[in-house]
Amino acid sequence: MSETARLTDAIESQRRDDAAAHEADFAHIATKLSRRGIDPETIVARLSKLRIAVPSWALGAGGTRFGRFTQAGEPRDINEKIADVAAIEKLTRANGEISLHIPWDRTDDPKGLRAYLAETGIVCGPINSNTFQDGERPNDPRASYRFGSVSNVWEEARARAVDHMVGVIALGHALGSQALTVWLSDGTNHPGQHSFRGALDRTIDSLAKVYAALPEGWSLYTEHKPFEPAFYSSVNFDWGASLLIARSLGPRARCLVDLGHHLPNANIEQIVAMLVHQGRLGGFHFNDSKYGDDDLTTGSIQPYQLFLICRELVDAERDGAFAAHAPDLMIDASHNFKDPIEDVLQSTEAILIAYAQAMTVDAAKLDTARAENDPAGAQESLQDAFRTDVRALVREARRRKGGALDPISAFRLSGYRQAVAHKRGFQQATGL
Ligand code: RM4
Ligand code: MN
Ligand code: MN
Repeated sequence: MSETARLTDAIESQRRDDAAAHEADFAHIATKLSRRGIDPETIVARLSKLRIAVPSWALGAGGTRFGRFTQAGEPRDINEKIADVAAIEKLTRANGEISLHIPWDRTDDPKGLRAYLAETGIVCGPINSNTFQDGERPNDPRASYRFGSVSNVWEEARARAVDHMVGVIALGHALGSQALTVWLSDGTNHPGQHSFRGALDRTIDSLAKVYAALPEGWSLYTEHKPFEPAFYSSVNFDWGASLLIARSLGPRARCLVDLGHHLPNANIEQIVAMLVHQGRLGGFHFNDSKYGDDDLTTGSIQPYQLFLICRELVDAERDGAFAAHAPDLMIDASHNFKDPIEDVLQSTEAILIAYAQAMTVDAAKLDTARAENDPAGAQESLQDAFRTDVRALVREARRRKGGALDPISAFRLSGYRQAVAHKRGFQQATGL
């Protein structure tokens, strides 16, 4: 039996078994919301339109600098990664998009890859350049990224990074992508190692060349991160630097917020609101973190923060702030313990739940509380929504699109991982 047929069987048998329980749960929440003057159908309709891109590099097991443990059945090439995304999409109906990372997903046959994407129905989302890994360059040390890529004092390294990014845009264009995400590892470990202002100038100059290569309709996303791999300073270290770079480049440069790329206790929802205010919110890398760039499952550590971020999105949408550009929603995670597909399913579920909860906020009540300087009232409206169990709304949106009522258990029931492990064996996927 094919893997697709296995998934279909599992989804259908689960739908038969769980239909009555789900109907009761959905009726319950629908009545409850209607009583509060909130239309459940509006929420279900909005949820069915959300699309969350899967990162190609999270489909294999992640590693740390202390080791990496391969799991059976990791995808061996880009086609198998796309096949895994298609499996995820079949279950969730919210993940029909893959975010590629070059050169990890390099191909000599973009046409063939585009055809495979079309065959599986998966869209090529924002594409990532990689100027943080090098390979040996013994004959050309000045072109190495050792001392930085677009910010390097050596012209050869900067030119190489620019060429790489322009090449990634060309590949992305051939595959139907519409955005380049630039995360830079550029930075220093030692005070005085480089000039902060010089590095920023060189970064903006180099990225301006990349920006000039953007095709019609494309965006360039700048992704900030405070530290790692550089531990004294990073060139694009926070949302301020990111906004500054984006504004220096032009209107199609926007900022990408990776939830794990902030110093502890940063108010990420406020950062999101600032970027919305400036019309520069490009997109997200969803994950969760306790200490640093932990790349843990979205919503697993700080679900209230995720809810508050989604609340800003719902609010911005209501105010028409995304008319010109809606933020791209992506996951950026890494897992040493879990099955990567199960992790993506859980992250997706967490985002959908937080989004649905954000939509159940009584906006009129919140507006009144704010207008009356009533902080307790404002807190009540937010927490009332956060504590509402909206899972039946998420399930209903998925059910109507033909997805699984419960993606994780349908995935396990299907035996997908065992089937691909049999075919693929025990081989490490490309990626982190
Ligand atoms: C970085 C950053 C980027 C991702 C790489 C793999 O920390 O989050 O978005 O491309 O990791
Ligand atoms: Mn990221
Ligand atoms: Mn990261």
